[in-house]
Amino acid sequence: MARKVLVLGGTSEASNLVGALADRGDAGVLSYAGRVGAPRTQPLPVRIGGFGGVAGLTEYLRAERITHLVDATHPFATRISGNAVEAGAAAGVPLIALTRPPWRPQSGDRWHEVPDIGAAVAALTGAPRRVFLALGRLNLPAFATQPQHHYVLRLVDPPDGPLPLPDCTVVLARGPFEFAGDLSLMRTHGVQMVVAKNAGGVGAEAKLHAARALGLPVILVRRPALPARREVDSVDAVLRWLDHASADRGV
Ligand code: 3Y8
Ligand code: NAP
Repeated sequence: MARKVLVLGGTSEASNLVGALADRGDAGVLSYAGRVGAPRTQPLPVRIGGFGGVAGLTEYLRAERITHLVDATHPFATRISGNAVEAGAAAGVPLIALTRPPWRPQSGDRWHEVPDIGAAVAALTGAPRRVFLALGRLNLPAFATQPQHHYVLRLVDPPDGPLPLPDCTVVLARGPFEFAGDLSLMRTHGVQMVVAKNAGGVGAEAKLHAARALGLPVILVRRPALPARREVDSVDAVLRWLDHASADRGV
C-alpha cells in the first residue's frame, strides 16, 4: 500500500516535518484541532477539527488508508496523544511521537517549577504584581481566583468575549517568538513575573531568555504525563522511522 502519513500538528516541529515530507514527495495530511482562527498554511493538505475521540480517529485512519501516524502535537495536548496511541493500535497503524525536550534551567534563571496550572494559580497568592501569562487562552479561567494582579495576556486570536480577569492587557501574537520582541514586550508592560508551560522547543522559549536577562521570576508548569509510545525529537529521526517502518510492514 502506498505510504500516506497523518501528522497530528499544531507545533513548529509538525510544520518542519510537513515541509520535509512535501520536499521528498511523501503523501500526507496535517491535522489541526481548529483552536485558532486561521492556522498557518502548509505545503501538504490540511484537515481541521476533532476526529470524534478514539473511535473517530480509528475510523479516519482506516477510511483514509493512513499507513503511518505521527503525533507532533504539543506536550500539553494530552488527550489527542492518548487517543493516537489507542487509535493507532486499533487500526494497526504504526505510531511515532515527534516531541521536543523540556527546557532545563540555566544559571541566572529564577524558576519556580509547579506540577500543573492549579499550582501555578496558587503560587500567585499575595500582593498585586504585573504578571505575563504566556499560556494562551484555554487556561485563563483558572486565574480568575487571583484577580489582584495586572495580567499581560498573549493570545493568538482576539478574545471572543469578556476575559475572566478584571485587570489585564491583551497582546495579540502568534509565535514563534524572538528574544528581542519578548524583552521589549516585558519592559514595555513592566512585567514583574512570567507564568509559562514547559513546552520546550524554540518557538516559545524567548520569554524565558528575556526573564533571565531581566532577572524576573518564572512560574514554570511541568509537563503532564503522556502514555508510553515511541518518541523521537528530530524530523530526521521521523523520516528514518518512516523508511524503516515501511520495510517493517512487509514483515
Ligand atoms: C492551533 C496553529 C507552527 C506552530 C507554531 C510551538 C510554537 C508558536 C509558542 C507564548 C506561548 C501557547 C499556545 C504557543 C506556541 C508555536 C506554534 C506555539 C504558546 C498555534 C496554532 C494553534 C495553536 C493553539 C494554541 C493553544 C495555546 C497554545 C498559544 C498555527 C499558533 C500558549 C502554548 O487561542 C487558543 O485557543 C490557543 C490555544 C492550544 C494553548 C492554550 O491552552 O491556549 N497553542 N497555536 C493548533 C490546532 O488547531 O491544532 O496557527 O500555527 C501553533 C503554535 N503555537 O506551525 O509554526 O511549536 O509551540 N501556542 C504554550 O507553549 O504554552 C504561546 O505566548 O509565549
Ligand atoms: P487536547 O486537549 O489534547 O485535545 C482535545 C481534543 O482536541 C482532542 O480530543 C481532539 O478532539 C482535538 N484535537 C487536539 N489536537 C488535534 C489535532 N492536531 N487534530 C485534530 N483534533 C485534535 O489538545 P489541546 O491542548 O486542546 O491542543 C489542541 C491543538 O493545539 C493541538 O494540535 C496542539 O498541538 C496545539 N497546541 C496545544 C498547546 C497546549 O498548550 N495545549 C500548545 C501549542 C499547540 P477529538 O477527540 O474530537 O478527536
